[in-house]
Amino acid sequence: MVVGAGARRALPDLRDGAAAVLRANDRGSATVAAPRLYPHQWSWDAAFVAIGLAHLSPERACTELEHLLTGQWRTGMIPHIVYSAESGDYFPDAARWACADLTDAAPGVPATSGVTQPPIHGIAIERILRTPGGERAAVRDRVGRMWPPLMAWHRWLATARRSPITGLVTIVHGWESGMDNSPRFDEPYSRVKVPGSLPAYRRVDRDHVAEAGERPSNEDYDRYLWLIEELKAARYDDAEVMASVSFRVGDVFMTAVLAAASEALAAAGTLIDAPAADVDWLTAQAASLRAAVGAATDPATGDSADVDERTGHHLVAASPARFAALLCGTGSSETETQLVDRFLGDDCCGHPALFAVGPPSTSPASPAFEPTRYWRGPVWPVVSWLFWWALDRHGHTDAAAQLRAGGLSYLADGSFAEYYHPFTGAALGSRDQSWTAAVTVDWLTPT
Ligand code: 2M8
Repeated sequence: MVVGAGARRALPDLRDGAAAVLRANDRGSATVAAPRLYPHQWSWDAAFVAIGLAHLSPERACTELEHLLTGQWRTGMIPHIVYSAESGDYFPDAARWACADLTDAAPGVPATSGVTQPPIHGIAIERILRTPGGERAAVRDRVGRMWPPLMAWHRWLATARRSPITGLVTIVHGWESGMDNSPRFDEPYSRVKVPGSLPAYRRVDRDHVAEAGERPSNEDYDRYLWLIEELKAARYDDAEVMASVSFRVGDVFMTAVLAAASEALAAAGTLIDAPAADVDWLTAQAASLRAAVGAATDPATGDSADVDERTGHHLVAASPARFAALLCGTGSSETETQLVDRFLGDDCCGHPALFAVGPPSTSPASPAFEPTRYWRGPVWPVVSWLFWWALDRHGHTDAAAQLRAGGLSYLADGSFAEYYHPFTGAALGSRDQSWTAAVTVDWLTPT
């Protein structure tokens, strides 16, 4: 059932409500992604949470990222879930991944998943340092101590995950994209064949979301779980995974995020006097990642494409990933202005049926659009925030202001939902979602 957006809250109340959600979801040194549906720490959620926490306490924002890094693998990978010691009602649990049993690269404690997520942490680090209080020596020292693991993270992505052919960052599971069941991945997932030997499982997520239609389908879940079995068979060895897993996609959104985060981390490095060679390496990476995004972008339409690395097919879906070039910048102000216009136009943020301006996870103009199903239609405030951040950074301040105002219209019901119905603005998925609260705090803190 879809209900309309609830009562609207005044902005100061909304900021207080968002800060209260972050406090309530705080388990000491890590913030659970959501109190019931996601009772552990997620990687890109933690970075967004740190961006919000930076306004409340830059020190606590550091703690969030330091905790995430306790789960970092010896290879440099930051896993997508760092499990809390309390069991938490979530599936797949750590036992299903069995990472530490299968590879020495994974820490024994804390237990983690065996895949990664979009690398926005560099953006969080720069924002912590530039938020009032971030200039304190104690904060800079703590960022300085995180510097080597953050470099290891970026180097792992560059060596283990960048395709030698396209230069794009390769993902080996839809969960790595953060946009799990997006139509972006329909074609590559259609080639993931689930055998009868898939070990049994129960979907706990359905216990926490009122409507099954707001979550991925059972067919999706079978594929997600089967890919875990393939990763386990490869003992999570990076080279073996690349050679054997039946889902390998050059992710243009993740590539653009990594370009932007590399540039942000380089800027942060200059603020804390990080080694010049690291800052230079990050700057060069950002340029080469931006070039890879450029090469994956159709000059006529401005659409950026993912690449199915098993077939070489270019995949353009009506998702915000099409506008990946806006995240990292195109290098041409004319091209960029045209792309911003398209992004804000009828086929995306400005579709006439939308409740407010914001990039729907799938365009209503697409046959794949489902208004309530997870990454197949709803508006996700964190995605609005990311494009807002990039547009503002690249000088598209009017467009950025429209995204922020639109984002706040969805958020005004004070539910801090995981995602929102694009036409009615009704809250969907989890409530009191930490990253939603975090971007609310960020948008509502005067600069
Ligand atoms: C969602 O993903 C998890 C699996 O990682 C799930 O559905 O169980 C995604 O929206 C992902 O992007 C997000 O990080 C995570 C926690 O908010 O939930």
